Amino acid sequence: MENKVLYVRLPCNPIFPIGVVYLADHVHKLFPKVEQRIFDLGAVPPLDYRTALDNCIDKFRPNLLVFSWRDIQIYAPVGGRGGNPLQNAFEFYYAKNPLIKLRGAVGGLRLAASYYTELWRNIGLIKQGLKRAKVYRPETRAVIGGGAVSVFYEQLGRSLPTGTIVSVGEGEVLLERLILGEDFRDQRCYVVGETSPRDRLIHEKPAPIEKTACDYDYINSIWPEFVYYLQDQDFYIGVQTKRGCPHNCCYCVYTVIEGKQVRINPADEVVAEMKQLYARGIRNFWFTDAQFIPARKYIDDAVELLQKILDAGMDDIYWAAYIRADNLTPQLCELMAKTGMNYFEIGITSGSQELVRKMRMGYNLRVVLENCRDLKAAGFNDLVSVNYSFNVIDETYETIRQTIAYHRELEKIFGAEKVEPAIFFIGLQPHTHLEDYAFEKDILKPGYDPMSLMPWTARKLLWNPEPLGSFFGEVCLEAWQRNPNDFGREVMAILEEKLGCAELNEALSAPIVSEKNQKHLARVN
Ligand code: B12
Ligand code: SF4
Repeated sequence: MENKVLYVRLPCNPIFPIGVVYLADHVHKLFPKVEQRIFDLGAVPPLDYRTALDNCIDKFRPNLLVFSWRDIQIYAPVGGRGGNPLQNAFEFYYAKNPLIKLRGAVGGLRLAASYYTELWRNIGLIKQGLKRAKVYRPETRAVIGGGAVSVFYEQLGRSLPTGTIVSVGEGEVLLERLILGEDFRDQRCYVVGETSPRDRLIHEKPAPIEKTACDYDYINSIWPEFVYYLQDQDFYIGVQTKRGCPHNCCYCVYTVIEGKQVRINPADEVVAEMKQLYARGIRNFWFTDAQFIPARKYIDDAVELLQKILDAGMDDIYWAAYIRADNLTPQLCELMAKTGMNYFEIGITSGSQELVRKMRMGYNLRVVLENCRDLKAAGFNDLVSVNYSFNVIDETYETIRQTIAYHRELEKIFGAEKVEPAIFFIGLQPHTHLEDYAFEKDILKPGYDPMSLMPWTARKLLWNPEPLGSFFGEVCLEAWQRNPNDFGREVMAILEEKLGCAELNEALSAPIVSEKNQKHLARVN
């Protein structure tokens, strides 16, 4: 019997399911005769998940079920699916007022309940789908992948049905092998109940495939609900322009999952893909790369792409991305402004050069400021989100003062109302340098469960160690009390009231520390 592939995007906030779209496109280009269907639970009301999945399987009768799971970790500083996770956790851990502590505990319980419910619900959907599909095609296999699976592949396997293939990173080649019925065990995956994940599986290099423009006529033909994403004018549709990131930031696992080798998608192909979306009325694009300009040597590629977007006549679009603002030139800044970049996120994490170096982030903060000035001069006048994560390693009152000085300088450049400090606390992820550091410092023990939301584990995974942990806890609680709608700015204001602001020059200079005295993070890759 013919292969029939059903892609099930597991429930998720309404973010465009670019992962399954690209996989289906890739498979179609290689095997045009294979029948495929995309089923997006992100566009189905929660009460209908189970029935809708059954109905879809009854109609389509697949023999390969491709489950895509995007996100699991929820420590965002903003209202999440079960409330404001960071606020609940902090109220529970740090509030002195017993009533607020109790509120935190109740909120935390609600949150933990919603977290575990989602986890078990998704696992239940995978089991249900597989069972249903086997009624029609007993040989049906399930394979799961996506952002969340790549991070938690070791833990997720424990709860899945025997025979499920658990995949890390890009899934294109794995699906090719499955469709051809070929051996796939050299791919970054393992089979539940049959093989265990290889040691350092996550560090294996992804396959160097060259991406071509996604064929959206085809995608529309296998995914009637596609139009759902075209209706909302404010929606940002994902387009990937490259894969991989050469950096080594201590808390990031994506440099490992996507690999350090940057693979650029040809600009003509990216533009051809955007043109199809443009023709369907899309004007907002999110370049979903881990970093849009990962290093200086990719500046030319970014210039080429943006110039080609203009040449194609798409001069009324808006776009957003994660931008390493140390890799800009005046020419690139001009093109960014001209092509409609109206939002970007810089993940500098700290405004202290000393800490940025200790976290292995490879940023030169002075260069970031110079480039931001160029961007402003080029006419960029929109929103910048600056991601700060306090207290990652070796934070002191002095480095906090430096971060404030840095942030105030960014405000001088863009205008205070345009620079949004996004205060994240790192959610510790497995296979990162930070995890290794936590082992070294005895904060975590090998064998801990990185997916646990039990208060004693979650307190360590939501990275905010003492001695400064309680201080930050109290500052954040005060900020939520004073102005919950402008949390980030309020945190900065309170920190400045309490500690003052350093000279900018102190923030920008990192004292040279001898190799011997430098407290560095152990290498894990
Ligand atoms: C861009 C991005 C965003 C953008 C998205 C913009 C947009 N309109 O698309 C923004 C900034 C909005 C965002 C927000 C968040 N994000 Co985000 N985001 C990313 C990022 C950088 C890229 C995702 C992407 O689209 N990649 C491109 C597509 C093509 O790749 P893909 O979907 O991963 O699919 C490929 C593979 O995964 C695989 N694959 C996918 N499905 C399947 C299935 C099978 C069976 C197989 C074999 C393979 C496979 O093949 C695909 C093609 O190669 C990733 C990190 C990363 N570098 O991937 C984080 C990431 C997905 N985000 C993450 C999170 C947590 C979030 C937030 C929840 C953060 C927060 N706390 O607020 C929010 C909320 C998202 C929501 N659902 O509401 C996590 C999810 C995992 C986790 N830790 O739980 C990631 C992985 C980052 C990380 N290291 O933790 N995000
Ligand atoms: S620059 Fe971004 S994607 Fe690259 S390693 Fe650092 S945090 Fe990860």
